[in-house]
Amino acid sequence: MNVKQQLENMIAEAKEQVLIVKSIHELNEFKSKYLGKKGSFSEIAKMMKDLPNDEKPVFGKLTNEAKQAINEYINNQRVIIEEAIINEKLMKETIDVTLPGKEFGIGQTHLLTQIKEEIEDLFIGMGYQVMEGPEVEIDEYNFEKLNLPKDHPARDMQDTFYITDETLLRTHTSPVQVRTMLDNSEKGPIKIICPGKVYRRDDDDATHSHQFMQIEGLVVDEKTSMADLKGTLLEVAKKMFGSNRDIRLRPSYFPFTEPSVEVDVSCANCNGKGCNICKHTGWIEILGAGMVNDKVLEASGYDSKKYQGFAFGMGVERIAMLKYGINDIRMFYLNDLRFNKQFTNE
Ligand code: FA5
Repeated sequence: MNVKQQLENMIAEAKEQVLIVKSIHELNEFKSKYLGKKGSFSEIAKMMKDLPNDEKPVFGKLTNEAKQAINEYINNQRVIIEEAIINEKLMKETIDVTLPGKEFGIGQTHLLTQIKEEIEDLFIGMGYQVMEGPEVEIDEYNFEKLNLPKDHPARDMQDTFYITDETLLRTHTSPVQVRTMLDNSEKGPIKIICPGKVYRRDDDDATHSHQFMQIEGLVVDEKTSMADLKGTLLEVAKKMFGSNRDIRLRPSYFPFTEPSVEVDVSCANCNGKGCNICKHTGWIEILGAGMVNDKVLEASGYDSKKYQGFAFGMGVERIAMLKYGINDIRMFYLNDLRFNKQFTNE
């Protein structure tokens, strides 16, 4: 068989065989079988040296044409294989749009956050700024600068989680008052509320939690009075418990305010007539408040002859409990969806 015929046979064989190849890996092997270093063409090339010189160019031309032809078959088959791979992948990835989707539960704001935001909105509307402070606080800001020195008996009113002698988990949001007054370099007017978590070593029961939420309010200005305090708190009571509500102030004691008051709201359940909820008094206690003690103003660099202030602090859980008739404070912290879902804010 002459070389030309040999090459023609090889081309015909390759043309037929390449169609059987079904993967890229096999195709690469196929390629090296013909065109690789030890492939069929290397055998044919060896024949070149025995040919007479005048036949060599013709031989070379034929060989190159054969290589080109085989290469083309391989490339065509490569395209066919790659297309088949993509088609198979697409088939597998087909989405059945008629299948039912996965159900994702829709979350909602926790009741305590809702109440907090409602109160924040009310105060922002009255020109207050919302301030925050750290939950790990220093003794100086939580107690001392609020007129509660280390040996003060009123410290017992707030049983404390101490971290070191000087650091503690804040027992109320009042240290944010101190921080704001200290930070106010001009010692000018202040109008803030401070919402946040607080901690006390109280035994957990239906009305006490070792962690709860407070919202503190502080106004410092040249002319502030108990009348301003009362007007402000009446707005809070109406917003939280309905526009028919009234409030009353009773004398009380806090070291950081003088005079100090407890604030009661008229019972929404019986409209002040007396029922089980208000223990037949017609009133329910909602917060503590008072005029900022001169010593507290002075401890944070304010001139108490020029400035007065009022402050108040409320427990958010207790307000939520009254508003929605919840009889156990622990419900707020159990993450029981049957409870949480009852209070949608939509
Ligand atoms: C204070 O914490 C004062 N800092 C409030 C204040 C601020 C008074 C500014 C005057 C001026 P008291 O200890 O009463 O006060 O707590 C305030 C509110 O926190 C209470 O009325 C109550 O609603 C809530 N509270 C207190 N202890 C607990 C507790 N263990 N669990 C849930 N709520 C509590």
